[in-house]
Amino acid sequence: MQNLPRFQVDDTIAAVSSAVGPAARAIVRLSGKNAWAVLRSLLPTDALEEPQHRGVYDTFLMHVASLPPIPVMLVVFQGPRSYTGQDLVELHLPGCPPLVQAVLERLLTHGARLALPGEFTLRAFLAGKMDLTRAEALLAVLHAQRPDSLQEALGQLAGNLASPMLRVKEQVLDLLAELEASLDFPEEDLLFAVRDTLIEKCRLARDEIAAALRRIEERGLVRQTFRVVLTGRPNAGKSSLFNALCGADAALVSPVPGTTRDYLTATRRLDGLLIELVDTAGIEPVRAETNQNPDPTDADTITVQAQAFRVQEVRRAQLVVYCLPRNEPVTGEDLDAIQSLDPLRTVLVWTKADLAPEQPTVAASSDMLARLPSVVTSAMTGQGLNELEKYIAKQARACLDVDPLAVSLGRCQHHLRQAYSALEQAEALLLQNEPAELITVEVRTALEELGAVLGEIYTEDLLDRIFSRFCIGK
Ligand SMILES: Nc1nc2c(ncn2[C@@H]2O[C@H](COP(=O)(O)OP(=O)(O)OP(=O)(O)O)[C@@H](O)[C@H]2O)c(=O)[nH]1
Ligand SMILES: [Mg+2]
Repeated sequence: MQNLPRFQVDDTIAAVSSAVGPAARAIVRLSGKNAWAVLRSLLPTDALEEPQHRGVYDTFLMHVASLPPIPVMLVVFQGPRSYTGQDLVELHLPGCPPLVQAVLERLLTHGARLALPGEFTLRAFLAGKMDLTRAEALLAVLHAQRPDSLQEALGQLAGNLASPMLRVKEQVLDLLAELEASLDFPEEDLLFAVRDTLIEKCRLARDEIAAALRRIEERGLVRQTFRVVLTGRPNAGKSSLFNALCGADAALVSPVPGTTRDYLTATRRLDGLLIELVDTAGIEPVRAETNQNPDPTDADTITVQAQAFRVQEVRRAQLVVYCLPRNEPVTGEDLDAIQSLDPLRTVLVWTKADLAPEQPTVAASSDMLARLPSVVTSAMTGQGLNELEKYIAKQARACLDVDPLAVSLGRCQHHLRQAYSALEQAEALLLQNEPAELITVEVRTALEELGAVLGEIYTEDLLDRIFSRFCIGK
């Protein structure tokens, strides 16, 4: 565990904890057993003695890049009653970037080293200040882009995953204690006497785990799916591409434009990620008056609905695949439609490449097209499909990676499933009157898996992966 610098908890670490750039105040953090000694290198010789208590102290910083004394507020937390569990000092100073840099450099030349991303929180975790689900939730809080993501992350930070799992762990520990007692006194067949209670305990623990898994699935899986929506003119080859990508003849394909009327979805795995593919109706103009007098059997009404579905799906997409038949000129409608898309979430896919060895005729304003990523494909020959899948997987990874809560839930889900099946196995062995030794093995596995959820059991690699995604200074 002592190989990576991240795990050298005896080092005193320093970092700027506030955002980059000019601001009213900036915060520099310092944590470690020499925090106070390092800080003294910046203070006037007659400055306050080492604080005996946590508290807020006003003083001046001296020796900073030959500047006059700078007023600073020190917020002191003595270990172990601090975020990191170690002596921790926060320097609140004027948010002037060169000044902040000079202060940091001074600390670094006087015994501190620059903190790695997430290192303060890693120390909090290693000091037992928070379990792993809460550390991950903290990361998710910092990265939350929307109120609902923030709310979910705050829920996990408040322990809505850790608390029930701690409870289950207690139950399973109880179970293990009873099994071990029966191992200690084999002649008394204690196991026989408590078998029914143990079965009941297994079942209760499994129920709690199943409930947690259901909550994870409800919240997490939607987020872990990356939605890719195919759009383009009628007959552009969207449904053919959809079928080719999902490896089945799921969508109707025909030479008649306007074949697809509502929308179809299919889920597949790419590179271990769940991708939801959506095929939509071709872009068609909608007559305004149809809206006013809807008749469900009327073709225009169906078009209105099909277009409404399409608009809604394109809006919900995390990636839009705009299909352009390579054997036909790009039209003004294509350009208008492409113009209205978010260029960061759009890929152009030239379809029917087998029909058109020549470059497509591109309208005058093709600069816009040239700036977008593109792939040349043929659903008929399979050309370009691999490349397109790779592109989709890359985009999905980038998009899903920024949702740290989904990553955390995915990790917990794995361990909870393992714990669930170990308990299921233990229950089956109890029912079959198998000896306590065998049952104990399963119960221990369940305990280990629950421990892994909470981070009681971890590997250096796992922690490195989680904490390196924090920012420096957190
Ligand atoms: N040669 C060739 N024909 C293709 C290819 N992809 C699609 N087509 C043909 O193009 C026509 C339209 O294909 P669809 O996949 O139904 O097109 P669409 O975009 O879904 O059409 P709508 O649902 O009507 O908007 C069909 O006749 C397909 O067989 C391809 O890669 N090569
Ligand atoms: Mg179609």
